[in-house]
Amino acid sequence: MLATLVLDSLTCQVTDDLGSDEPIITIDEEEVWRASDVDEGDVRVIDVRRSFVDVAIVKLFDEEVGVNDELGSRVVQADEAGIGPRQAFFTQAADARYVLSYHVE
Ligand SMILES: [Ca+2]
Ligand SMILES: [Ca+2]
Repeated sequence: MLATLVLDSLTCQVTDDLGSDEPIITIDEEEVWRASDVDEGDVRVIDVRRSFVDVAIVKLFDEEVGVNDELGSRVVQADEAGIGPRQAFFTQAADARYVLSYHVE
């Protein structure tokens, strides 16, 4: 089933780093968005659209020198289409807490 994943916004509840984070979002291993100077309480508009078949894997990273920190992932299903706003909570890392708002068309 073909669907479109729309990433709406990313909310930082708790940063991964002691200071600001540099979040990166990938869909199926392809980088689709990044930001810098993200602090706790920030909400960043994303507005990225990608079509996919059946399943898309969204991952959130924090950029580091060398290997980026992986903050979590979400398996998005095509059958989420049409059910309205969705939220994915990224809490895989010890400290970081992010909420991704998205929907599927
Ligand atoms: Ca980090
Ligand atoms: Ca960082």
